Amino acid sequence: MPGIFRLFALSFLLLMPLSAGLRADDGREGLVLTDPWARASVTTTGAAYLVIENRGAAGDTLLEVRSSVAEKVEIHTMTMDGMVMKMRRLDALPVGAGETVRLAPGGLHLMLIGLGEPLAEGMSVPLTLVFEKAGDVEISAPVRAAGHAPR
Ligand SMILES: [Cu+2]
Repeated sequence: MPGIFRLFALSFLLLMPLSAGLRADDGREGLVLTDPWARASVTTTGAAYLVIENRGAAGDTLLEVRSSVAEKVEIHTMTMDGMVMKMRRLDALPVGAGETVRLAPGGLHLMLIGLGEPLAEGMSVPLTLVFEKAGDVEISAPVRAAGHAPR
C-alpha cells in the first residue's frame, strides 16, 4: 500500500505542472490555471499574473504563494484612492465554485518581493500556489516586457 500511495503522490506531482498550463477547452474539472506571466522589472520587486478558474463544485482558496527566486510572494489588490493607486495585501484569495479570478495589471497581482535579480525577458519565474483544497500547484511564469502592462 505505501508503494502505491507513493506512486500516486509522485504522478500527482508530475501532472500538476502540466495541467496548470492546459487551456479552457480541456474538459478538466477543478482548478484550471492559465496565462501565467511576470512583468520585467528594474528593481528586485516584481509582479506576476495569471487566471484562476474554478470548475469544481466547491470553492477553494489561495492561501499562500512561494517562489524560489523571491524572498516572499504576497497576494495584493490595487485600488484607486482618489488619484493614488494603493496596494493592499490579502491574507487569502477565495475562488468560488464556477468563478474565474483574473490577476492582471491594475488589479489583483502576486507581488514578488526580494528577487535575487531584476526580472528580464527570457527568464521565467517558478511559482508554487498553495490552495486550501487543491494543495500545492506549481506553475512557471514567463517574463514579459514591462511595456506589456499598463501602469
Ligand atoms: Cu503589489
